[in-house]
Amino acid sequence: KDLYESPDYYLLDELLSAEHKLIRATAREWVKKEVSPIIEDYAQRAEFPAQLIGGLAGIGAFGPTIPVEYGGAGLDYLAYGILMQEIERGDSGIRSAASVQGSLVMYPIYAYGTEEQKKKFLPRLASGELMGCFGLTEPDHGSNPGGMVSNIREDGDHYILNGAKMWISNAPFADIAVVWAKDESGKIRGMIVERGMEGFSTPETHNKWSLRASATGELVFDQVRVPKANVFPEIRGLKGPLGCLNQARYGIAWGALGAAMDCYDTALRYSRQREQFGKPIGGFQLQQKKLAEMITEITKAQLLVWRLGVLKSEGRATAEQISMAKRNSVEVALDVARNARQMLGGMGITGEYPVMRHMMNLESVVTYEGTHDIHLLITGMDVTGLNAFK
Ligand code: TGC
Ligand code: FAD
Repeated sequence: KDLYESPDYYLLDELLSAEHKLIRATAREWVKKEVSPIIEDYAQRAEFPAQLIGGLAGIGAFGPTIPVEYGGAGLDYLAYGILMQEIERGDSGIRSAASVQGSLVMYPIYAYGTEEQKKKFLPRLASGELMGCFGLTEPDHGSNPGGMVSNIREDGDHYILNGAKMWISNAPFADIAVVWAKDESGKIRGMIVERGMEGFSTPETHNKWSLRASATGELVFDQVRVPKANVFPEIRGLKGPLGCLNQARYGIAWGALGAAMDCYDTALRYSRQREQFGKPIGGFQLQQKKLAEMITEITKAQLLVWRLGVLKSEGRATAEQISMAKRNSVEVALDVARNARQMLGGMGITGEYPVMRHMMNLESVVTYEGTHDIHLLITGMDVTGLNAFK
């Protein structure tokens, strides 16, 4: 892995600032030293490597765009994307932990929280002292979160929360959960639920073949008394949680390309070294077709996310543009991973190489944060003006 260089066929480095390149170099070095050597073992054992939390905070992965006064790194969206790309080159599960912490826990507290909530939670989340999770999906409401049945009812200076969330990344070890539930008038509200509140539990989800190095769990709320001071005061409706998803989906659009680049890099090296029929397999046209298509698709996707990053830093990126990029990057990454796995022959199914792990991880990435189908329908709705969901 020492020789890894991210593919840059169209000289995209020229579009990055010196600061972006420094952030990338630091993150890449950290991933190479701390993630790559241990990740296969943790994935095989289906365990989240909690010792990486401090390092993730150290490279600025928790809330990179959150202002410095709240403990964030105050970076632009290109920097955020580059960080997610480098982390996911290591493993999608580690990137997930960072996405959830930064985009789905810190962002809503920053965007919707009171000054007290921001001061109380953001600096400790940025440093990794506290870890968070985000509860939107329910057992019967995944793609259609607006149908959620988790609910709150007012009780003096508290709300009583009942319900359950499913498939929640970071849940088993999270100190706090940003949770979305309906109030008595049926409006979706957001709140911070803290570990230790009576009636709140986080059972772990086992037997995953994907994102094995990420901890996934349920959130169960049985008459949990949430102080009103923990509820976001103003935000109402689905636009609250969906606004957070815009942030996370943007990071995934970059992150999935990191996984794609690692698979491409691995397959390219292997194709030069592995000989069959008296020559390197990279010399056969069928293998060159796979590699040529991989680098073509990666390059097109890199251009897309770079432009999206510029628009997002300028505050001009639309949710629909983010959907297109998330969907495209994950599709590219899955195709690259599947082809790279075949190029490695039997070795491709082992943990000697990262490709099968990336491939299996990407089956979650193509499903969470809006499935492949949902993002296509968002684009369809945007270009036709006709809503296929209703
Ligand atoms: P719809 O009627 O279209 O919209 C309701 C309200 O929301 C607004 N809105 C948005 N606001 C901000 N950002 C967006 N992307 C938005 N999309 C819609 C909309 O303007 C409206 O506002 P208002 O003021 O009129 O009330 O809603 P719908 O019920 O028809 O649903 C639309 C749909 C299907 C696109 C949406 O529900 C959706 O995106 N579904 C997918 C669900 C999803 O992505 N879940 C992800 C869960 S979290 C997760 O997976 C974390 S993985 C973590 C990791 O490990 O990385
Ligand atoms: P469903 O919504 O039941 O979809 C099943 C199939 O039907 C899919 O192929 C879908 O595309 C299709 N479908 C649905 N609606 C339509 C339609 N209108 N038209 C056409 N096809 C349709 N959620 C959180 O809230 N927080 C988290 O931290 C989190 N982490 C996750 C981690 C992992 C590892 C996984 C796997 C999921 C995670 N999720 C999380 C949940 C994730 O967001 C949901 O799995 C996802 O939104 C899809 O919901 P579902 O699984 O219920 O599938």
